Amino acid sequence: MKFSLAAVVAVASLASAVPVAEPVAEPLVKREESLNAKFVAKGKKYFGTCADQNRLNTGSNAAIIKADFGQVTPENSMKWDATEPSRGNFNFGNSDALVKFATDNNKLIRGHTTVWHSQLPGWVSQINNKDTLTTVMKNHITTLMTRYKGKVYGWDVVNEIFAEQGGFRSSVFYNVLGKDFVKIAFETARAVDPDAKLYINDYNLDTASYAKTQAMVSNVKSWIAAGVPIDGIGSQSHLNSGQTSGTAAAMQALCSAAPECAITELDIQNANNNDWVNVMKACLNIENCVGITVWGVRDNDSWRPNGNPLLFDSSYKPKGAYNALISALA
Ligand code: 9MR
Repeated sequence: MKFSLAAVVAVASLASAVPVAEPVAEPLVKREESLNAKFVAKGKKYFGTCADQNRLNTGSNAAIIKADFGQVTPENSMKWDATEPSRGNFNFGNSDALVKFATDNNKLIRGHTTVWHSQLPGWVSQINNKDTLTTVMKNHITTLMTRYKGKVYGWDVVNEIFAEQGGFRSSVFYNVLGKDFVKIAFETARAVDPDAKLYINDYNLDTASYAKTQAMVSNVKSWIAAGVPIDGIGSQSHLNSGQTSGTAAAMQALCSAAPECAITELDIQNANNNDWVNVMKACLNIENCVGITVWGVRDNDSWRPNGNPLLFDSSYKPKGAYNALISALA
């Protein structure tokens, strides 16, 4: 048999492009009872994390999520740029993989996110016609939510729609449709999957008196009073050490405005153990706070490269903060 040099080089470079799995840390730390199990024993629905295929296929992430967490949020795979990169052409490869992992392993899923100004393909942000944008938005919500109907605990139907000063953020959705886009999005979502909890999710809701927190509370109250089917408020909680003393009061305010609430993307830069305990207790002590999701497993995989903001270190070892949460749940 003869091979041309080009063919040999092509095969060799293909082989080197195949990702080599990182070694799994063995033995995994055996934790008698997981963070999720202990949190659930206190009446909550889940203690979760975000993930996607890239993480699940790397190191000890899958093993840790199976052992310690009860819920997953797709970090990126359900976003608009990933799922509908061009109009009407849907791509569910990565989101299907995450959903399969979750259902195979009995984890709840938070769907994230149907309507968001970021990670939004250019073809959507260029739309300037009301009817077109309404049709496109409804079709996106319907197609995405139909695919995972019955498998998702709750959806971030709209994400990050408020401005820091308390008004609405400028986005194609707000600029073209006005604040009606919120009502349209929630009504569409409810019609698709009536059993899923429908959430409005945002960040910098960490202080009760902050304008954006107050805008969330007052708008959600009036939407709900007007019949918009909102079930929950998500507070992302991307925090810094020291900020966590405000979390309890902020969550009290948010959770009083909707049937349920959750901490949806928690990470704390430069945290001490007490910061983590503060945030967990804020949810524990509020009856309708259903769960906490941390935004990643280990520090070096966080979207925030500095300040070691997660619960596991680079060797996938649970940090002092993890143990402090376990002790606080004893
Ligand atoms: O963690 C996500 C990161 O991998 C992406 O590059 C980034 C792009 O916008 O989005 C991150 O997740 C965001 C989440 O979807 C919404 N709230 C803020 C999160 C951190 O940026």
